[in-house]
Amino acid sequence: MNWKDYLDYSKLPTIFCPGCGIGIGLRAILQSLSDLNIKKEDIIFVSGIGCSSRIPGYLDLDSLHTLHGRAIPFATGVKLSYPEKNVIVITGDGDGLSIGGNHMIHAARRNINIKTFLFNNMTYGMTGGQASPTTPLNKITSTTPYGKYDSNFDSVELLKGANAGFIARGSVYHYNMLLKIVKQSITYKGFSFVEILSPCPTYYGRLQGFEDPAKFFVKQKDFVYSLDQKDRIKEEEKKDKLPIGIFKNEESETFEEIYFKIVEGLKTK
Ligand SMILES: Cc1ncc(C[n+]2csc(CCOP(=O)(O)OP(=O)(O)O)c2C)c(N)n1
Repeated sequence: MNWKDYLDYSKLPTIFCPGCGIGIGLRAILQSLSDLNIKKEDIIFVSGIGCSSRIPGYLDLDSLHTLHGRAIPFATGVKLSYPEKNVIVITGDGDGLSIGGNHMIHAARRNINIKTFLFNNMTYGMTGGQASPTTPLNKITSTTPYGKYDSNFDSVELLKGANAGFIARGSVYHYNMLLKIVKQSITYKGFSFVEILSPCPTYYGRLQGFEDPAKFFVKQKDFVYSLDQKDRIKEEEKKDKLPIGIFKNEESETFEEIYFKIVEGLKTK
């Protein structure tokens, strides 16, 4: 199946601004599903609210566009109702780490077999560029005109603490690497978390002084370093940069495997 066959052409064009990275991340997800030969009827997308969360609306397959921050609870219900399906959550840094942060850590801890793709553009794109939990310190946003004064957190470190089995970060600027990461996360059995660094030129880039979306996009190249090179890069060069790659890939019994075993056991009593 071609990746384009997952798209609902009647819904195009998308709402994404010129220079937005969400389309590239979407392409990596659809290309992975296509390369893995996963049929449309075996996939269910679930999202919250935000620019990134609009993704399922452009797809010709079963999907739920739910409430802001609540994609994971809906996806948990979907997975327990249809355990054989590939349940894919699309979320943003606001949706998945702010209002939905609590759901994220508990889904990771439970190891429910959901694939989570978090588009991190470091801002609330849809609502006009408010500061999010991943907006770095001192950055100008629409809610922090004098610079962001409360610190950000690293989602990868958060997910490690929540004991997620598959944790990765990619960037839309590094497409081939992103594709590999996304594909591996889809074949992983259990809760997988992939952060996709993606620029928001309209509501974040402009406030950082980038008038040209292409220049802001290229900036992403300097903002990251590959995890494979971490020992070869000096500590001061890593400062203010984020590593990209696969941080953890360890399978264990999933929530639904344990749950259905208990249900089966009770039937024989
Ligand atoms: C309960 C609730 N609170 C707030 C909002 C307003 N709202 C819609 S999208 C959004 C932020 C989206 O940011 P993010 O998840 O980072 O997605 P992006 O648009 O940047 O892709 C907010 C605050 C809402 N829809 N519902």
